[in-house]
Amino acid sequence: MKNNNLFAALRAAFPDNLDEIAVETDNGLFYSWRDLERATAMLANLLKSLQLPAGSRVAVQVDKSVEAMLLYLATLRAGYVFLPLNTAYQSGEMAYFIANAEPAVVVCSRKNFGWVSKIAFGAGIWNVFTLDDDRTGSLLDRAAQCSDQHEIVHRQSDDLAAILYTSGTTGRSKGAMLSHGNMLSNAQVLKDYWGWRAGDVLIHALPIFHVHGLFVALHGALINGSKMIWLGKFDPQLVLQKLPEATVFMGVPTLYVRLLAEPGLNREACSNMRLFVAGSAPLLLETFNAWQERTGHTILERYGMSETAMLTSNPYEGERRGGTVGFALPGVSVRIHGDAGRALSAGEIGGIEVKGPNVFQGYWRMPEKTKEEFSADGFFKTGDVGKIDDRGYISIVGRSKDLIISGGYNVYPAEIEACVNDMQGVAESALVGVPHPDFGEVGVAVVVARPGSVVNPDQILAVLKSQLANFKIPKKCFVVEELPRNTMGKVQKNLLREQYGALFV
Ligand code: MCA
Ligand code: AMP
Repeated sequence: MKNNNLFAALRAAFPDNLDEIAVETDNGLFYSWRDLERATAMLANLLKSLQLPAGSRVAVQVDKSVEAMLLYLATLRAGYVFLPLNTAYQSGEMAYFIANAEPAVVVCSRKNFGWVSKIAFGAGIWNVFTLDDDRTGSLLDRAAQCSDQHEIVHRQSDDLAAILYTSGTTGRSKGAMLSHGNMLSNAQVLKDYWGWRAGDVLIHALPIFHVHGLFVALHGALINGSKMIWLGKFDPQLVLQKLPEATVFMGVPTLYVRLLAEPGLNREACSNMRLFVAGSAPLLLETFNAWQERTGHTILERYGMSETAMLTSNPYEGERRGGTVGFALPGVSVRIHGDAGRALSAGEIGGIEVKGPNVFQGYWRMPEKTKEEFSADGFFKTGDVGKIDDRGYISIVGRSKDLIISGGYNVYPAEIEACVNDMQGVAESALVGVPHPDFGEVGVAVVVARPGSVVNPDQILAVLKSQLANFKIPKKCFVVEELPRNTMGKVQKNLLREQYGALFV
């Protein structure tokens, strides 16, 4: 029987010569393909030795490192389910994910072991390991004692490979369940669609706890047997320095904006490059055009979601149109739907819906929520609003979900509003996204005090900082007499967006 484990497909793409360099890091380390093979085997054997129940989740909140990436691959290899968590998450957020996902293994950085292990032990999870970005930690100590021979565990296409938490409009995060088949189909399609070829080298500069860095970039390089230049953190000068050795770069729009601020970014610096890919947030036409002018390269913008991996892309060959996210990928159906469930024709604006082998298996332990998000004929409702032009190019023109995308990270206003509303003296609040030159969009909180109470905007921000991941903290907070409401009593966020729209631009 064929093994449909995603890792088996990635492993099969390793070059014949396992002594070639697979990963080069920004601190001078080199990992061969043999190193990847051996290390994933040892880590997979460690997981196996824990005798975890089938389908166990491995929750990981660690700084970016090659070993963290190897732990992801080892989890696939051992047949378990990877649960990556943003390093910015604080204890309240982590407690929710751990209680909701009930992982069998938790891996954290040493500096967080005290509070993370407390949450884990409290939930009855005893397998808590540490892993730091300097190749130390109890995980590696234990794996070092394991054999470097391991047979890849058999998985079916629809077996779970990863759970990615994505916030909800209600403020409660939902775990999007992705299968081996979801991710393999997407990786294979993108390999062809983006023309991956022998000799390609990827600069990997994104975090590895979301779809962009963990799946699109990593799977892209691995399934082509391509070398990666691995940066622990995005640094525009370091990227510039590495461009002459690379051919492919992927980033959220903020990365492109920051690179454009570097005087050294020019045609010569990019002369070895083949492809620049952008996504996760809208790429402004201004950035698209400036990039073309400065480098001679046309950024290829694509569109994805945690629930669907990549669903559309501008073409590799053919015109890449700024302001659009291109065409539905091969094998993926995308349609625009009107309010009455009517399929819309070219140019009409409506909800973007998608169906295909890339679409997830549902929200973890939320069957009702999952059902709500699918149409009767099996299309997933993305919550994005868009149109398809007469040439088939898809544009995203808005969102029906109340969501702010800041520097490529999603911020759900409902979650922040709930925290603010819980604070003493607060009657109500609204969080709106406003344009920002670096992050694209940032949150601004507008707060109303209870009668007779005085609330301090700086204090509200300070309390939020102690509770939530840093990228969710509003960049400004205003205390007002009342929030604008329509005749139905609903807060008119559009008016607030207008009012505060020029704060940063
Ligand atoms: C950092 N800060 C931010 C953000 N990042 N504020 C708003 N939005 C952000 N994204 C703030 C911190 O709170 C902190 O504020 C200050 O900036 C410095 O923090 P630091 O971590 O040093 O920032 P940085 O290293 O400059 O990070 C900026 C970044 C990072 C490199 C743009 O945000 C990033 O890597 N973004 C990419 C996210 C990504 O990979 N998204 C893909 C999701 P203070 O000092 O006040 O505390 S996958 C996805 O969306 C789908 C599926 C898809 O299609 O790909
Ligand atoms: P996430 O929940 O992190 O998976 O984020 C998915 C959301 O990011 C999508 O629903 C879109 O709103 C947004 N997104 C991803 N790629 C693009 C893009 N190229 N342009 C505009 N929005 C995007």
